[in-house]
Amino acid sequence: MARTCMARAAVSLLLFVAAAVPIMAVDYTVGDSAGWTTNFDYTTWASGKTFATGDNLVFNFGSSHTLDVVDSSGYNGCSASNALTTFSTGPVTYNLKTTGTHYFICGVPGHCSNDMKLSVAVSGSSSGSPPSSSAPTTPSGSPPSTTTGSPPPPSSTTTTPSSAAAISLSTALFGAVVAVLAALS
Ligand SMILES: [Cu+2]
Repeated sequence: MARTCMARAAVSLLLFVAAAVPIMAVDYTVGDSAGWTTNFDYTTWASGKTFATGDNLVFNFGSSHTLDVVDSSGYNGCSASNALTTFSTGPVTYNLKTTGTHYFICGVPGHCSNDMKLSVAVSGSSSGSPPSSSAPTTPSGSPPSTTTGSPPPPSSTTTTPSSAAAISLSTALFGAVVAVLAALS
């Protein structure tokens, strides 16, 4: 009886972990090759994309710009005076941790009013990721599963967030399975 309860708890844990870990986090390079700069239409850039919690926005910019995380009034009024967070130099990888609309502007005077502003609507990470055909590939550190030309390197010294998440997921699932087996034996 107690063992059955333990097994159920372990299975619940396993399901919880599997559901909680984002399966496919995506890195979006803001502005693509243009980066984070003035006179770029970030509204159009974001319009064709679906953002989910766990995804990252990668802002590429130099010291002539800033990245200010603001609220809707800061976004609409181009004011960074109440910025939640300010990054004074790039690149910045910003993790979209919460659902809702996230607002970003450049705090350098005149830049936000020259289109250097971005808002993205973030939805919860669904278990069934949309089969997006426009998902960008990660620039480096991606697993060599799809490349066939070059031999896969031995275990890399750098660990990408996605592979780190996969490792932690694997560890958690392994632990849960061990718990189930221990409970059933
Ligand atoms: Cu700027």
